[in-house]
This record gives sequence, C-alpha cells and structure tokens, in this order.
Amino acid sequence: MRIDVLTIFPDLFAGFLQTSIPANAIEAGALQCHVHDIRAHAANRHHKVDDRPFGGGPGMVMMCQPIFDAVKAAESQDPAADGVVVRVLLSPQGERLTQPRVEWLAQQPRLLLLCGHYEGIDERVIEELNPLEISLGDYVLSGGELGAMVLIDAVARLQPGVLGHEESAAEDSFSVRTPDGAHLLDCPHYTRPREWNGRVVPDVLLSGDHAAVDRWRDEQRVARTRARRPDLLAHDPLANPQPLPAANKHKSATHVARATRSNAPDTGGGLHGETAPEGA
Ligand code: 9D3
Repeated sequence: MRIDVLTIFPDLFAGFLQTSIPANAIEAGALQCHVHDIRAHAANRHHKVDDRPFGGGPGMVMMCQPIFDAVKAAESQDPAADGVVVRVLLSPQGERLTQPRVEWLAQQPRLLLLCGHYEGIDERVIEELNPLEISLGDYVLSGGELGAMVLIDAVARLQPGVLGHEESAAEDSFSVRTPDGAHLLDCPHYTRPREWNGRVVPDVLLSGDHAAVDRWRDEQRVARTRARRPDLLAHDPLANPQPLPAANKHKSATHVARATRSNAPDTGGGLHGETAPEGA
C-alpha cells in the first residue's frame, strides 16, 4: 500500500520510518510512504500556512489553500490502478481508532494522512476534502503527527509479509476477539528462569499439556478483559466504526477531474454502498 502524509513537520517522520515495523514493511516492498511538507504548497511569499481566526480567540488556524493544493499534488502522484485514495484527517473530533478500523485501512491501496496543528484547520477545506476523521483518544495532543505515526505502525504490521501479519491472521482463527471485533487483552507471558525473586511460573505452562495451556491462556484473556476492560466485552453496536460516507474515497485528479459522490467507487451511485470494516 502507499501512504502519503501531509504535515508542517516532515522531519518528525524520518527516524520513525527508518526504524521498527514500518521500516521492515518498506524494506519488504509492502509499504511506500511519502511525507510532504504542506508549507511547500503555500502560494504566498512567506510560505505562511496559518492565519488568525475569524471571530477572534487564541492561536492560529491552518489555511485552506496550502492544504488543498498539497492534497491534490500528493494524490496525483503515481496513481494506483483505480486511483482510489482514502483521505484521513487526524483530529480530536474524529472517530476513535480501533483495530477493526485499522484492519479496514490496512486493506486500502492508498491512504492520505492529513496532520493538523495549531488550534485547528479552516472548516471549509475539511468539508471540501471530506476525510475520514480519526482520533487517538480523549486527550489533547499538539498536532496530528503522532496520530499519523500510530496509524502507519498499526497498518504496516498487517501488510502481507510483514512481521505481525502471520500472528494476527492466526489470532483471528483462535477467535480472541470481542463481539465488536476488537481483541481481548493478552494473557500473561513468562520466560526463564522458572523461579525469580521468589515468584514462580504457573505450573500449567510447564506441564507440556498444550490443550491445558491453551485453555488457561483463554481463561486469562477473558478474566483480565473482564477485570480491566469490561467495556471491550459489552456488545455495543454503536462502539463499532461507522460505515464510511460514500465520498470518503477519492479518485486521483489524474483520473477524474472532480471526485463527486456519484462517481466515487463502490457506491453504486448511492450514499450507502460503502462496506463497513469487518466486525461491524
Ligand atoms: C486545546 C486546544 N483545543 C481547544 C481549543 C483544540 C485542539 C486543537 C488541536 C486540540 C488538539 C489539537 C491538535 N490535536 C490533534 O491534531 C490530534 C489529536 C488529539 O489532540 N487527541 C487525540 N487524537 C488526535 S489526532 C490529532
């Protein structure tokens, strides 16, 4: 898959993309990642990308023009076979990122990740781009960059041939999933020595009885989830990622002059054609 990142801090991504799972995925040819500086698309002399908010108040607001032009430029590069790009805005107003949504995103041929900063982004360019908005959780970050890195890491490890993919495929078949498609919490793990600081490894793990080990691990997963994250077990259909609006996938500019609801792919021309992530 190809991921384009739009940010005013492109340098933040260098170390991350050269290390760890995303680096493996890029090395394996399973992931292409292109980081673009929004500032490079500012049409004004001082490469200004923000301005004071209409109506007053603290801070600055990111301007429409540099963001819109950066999106169009990135999307017209090396268009995928069908030119479909899923646009994602990392935003505190977004849907909370969950594993079912990560799995859906990991299957897309192209993602465009837009990182906001300052007090936010001019609402009109958000309306125009109609991105899927994704939040990391209910706390305040200073911008979307860490969110983009979290998302890249989570989708990279699910790419075929990348460490983590085989394991996650296996987990599916062992059904360590909640009714909402989220994972249960993990069981405890132990390695040598058998006794450390007066603490011993549970006997069942030394028994050689693989069926008993599997049973014990399942019990531990459920017991821990119940004790620590009961919310994961409560089957709440509203906790699922909602199906994407039809226009959240966008044709590259090189393929169609203007992506509209009626020519967005997989919609049948209607508003309800998008497939929900698995587990929805
Ligand atoms: C304290 C400022 N807030 C009230 C005026 C608004 C605000 C604006 C911009 C809060 C955060 C941000 C920048 N955050 C992100 O871009 C962001 C984010 C987050 O803050 N929390 C969780 N997930 C994400 S993803 C992107």
